[in-house]
Amino acid sequence: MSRKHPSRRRFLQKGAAVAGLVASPRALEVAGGSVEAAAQVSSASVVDNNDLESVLYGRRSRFVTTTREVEGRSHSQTPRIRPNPQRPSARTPLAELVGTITPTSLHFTTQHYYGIPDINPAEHTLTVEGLVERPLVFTMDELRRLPFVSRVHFLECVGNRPNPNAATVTGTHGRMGCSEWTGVPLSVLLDEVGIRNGASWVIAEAADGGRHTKSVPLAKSLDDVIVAYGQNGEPVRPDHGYPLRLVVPGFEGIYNVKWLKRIKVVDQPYLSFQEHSRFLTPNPKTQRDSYDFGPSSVITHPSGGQRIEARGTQVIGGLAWSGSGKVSRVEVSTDGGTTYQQAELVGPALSKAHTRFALPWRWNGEETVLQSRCLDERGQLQPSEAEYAEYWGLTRGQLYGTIQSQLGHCNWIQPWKVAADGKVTNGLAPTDVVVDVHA
Ligand SMILES: Nc1nc2c(c(=O)[nH]1)N[C@H]1C(S)=C(S)[C@@H](COP(=O)(O)O)O[C@H]1N2
Ligand SMILES: [Mo]
Repeated sequence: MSRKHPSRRRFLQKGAAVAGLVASPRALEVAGGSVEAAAQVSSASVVDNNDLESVLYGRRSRFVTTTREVEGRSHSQTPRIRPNPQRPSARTPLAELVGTITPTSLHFTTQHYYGIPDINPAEHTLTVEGLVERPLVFTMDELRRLPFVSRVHFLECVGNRPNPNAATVTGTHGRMGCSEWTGVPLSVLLDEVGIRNGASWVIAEAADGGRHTKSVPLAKSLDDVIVAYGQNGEPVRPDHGYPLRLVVPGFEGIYNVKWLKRIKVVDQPYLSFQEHSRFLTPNPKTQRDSYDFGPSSVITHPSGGQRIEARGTQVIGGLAWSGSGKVSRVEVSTDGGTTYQQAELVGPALSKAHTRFALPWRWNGEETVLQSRCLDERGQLQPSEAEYAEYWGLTRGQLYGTIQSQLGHCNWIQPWKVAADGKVTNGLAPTDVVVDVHA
């Protein structure tokens, strides 16, 4: 270990000495929020970790009980984008996760239409047609024989937004996850069919009840879009698009068409459900009017709903990401944004992927506000709420009273307030109305 990163033992001793307390492992674990849940289960019936079922398909410890968080009803004025009531959407429990890959079972999920189709891969095909030389229909077997890539990318719903009325980081940012996606680059398929002159867009259509359809610029389709059959080392699961989904790195989640059935090469965008014409004339000022999400980050521990049990040294940690490329730097403020310190990036900062950051911090028992901001490789810096509002000439009421997808990419800073008793709550000033749509 380098001098910059002292061993765990020295780290705890240092914290204890500074605070005059013994920083117990329990105190640190509570920051992860799992001890109480574990205590509840310990009396549950004993599961046999040696049974055949767990040998065939592994299961987690009965002491680990983290689940996705089911979404409530969406905003009443927008019934047409209300998540399917038969199968609610759900959020990723961000505060309980470590590392950067979201376990697929905990990856947020949403669908706007009639539930999740039950697709037999032996019967599923992908048609690639339109302005092409040779329209082709691919079976799943044929797709698996083509060149493939495996890339780590975040997937974020445009519904993610710092939210003064949300108690936890799952409430503010739980509509995102990060996976290793495996599949055929869309460029390979487009090469197979041969794009004709005049083509400029690709329309992707799903096999679900609502035929979810999205327009993707041809340049993006030839760049890094993946027709994915694998997620985190196994077939994409039914709620994430089995057997095939589009992965459009850095774009809003809604472009990542699940249960992908058809690709049509065309000469104009279709501007289908929830597609915005504002993207067609990008505003050079910022990412708000561009397809790519801008730079973002959020502290996941300590975060809303948690409690810091002991004074002394501990690690502030969280996630940073950008739809425009790699995270270059994350800065953390422990004084409500007056000063910032550079955090350590844990692990490689991959392009358009979640990047974990960490900063050791000594809490002296006083009230304060913690927040992070991300700088991406394009040189874009994550704005504060006030900076974002001022830049776009929006009132605070508009920031929270407008449906997220109509507002733009809501990447402003989410602060967390630490009280003198260690309780952590939302650091944004409360507001009467927050429109919250899982779009
Ligand atoms: N076919 C289809 N694809 C879809 C959707 C849908 O309703 N139907 N929802 C989109 C939205 S809004 C998001 S945020 C992502 C969510 O992907 P996930 O459920 O795998 O997390 O899928 C997108 N792809
Ligand atoms: Mo979404």
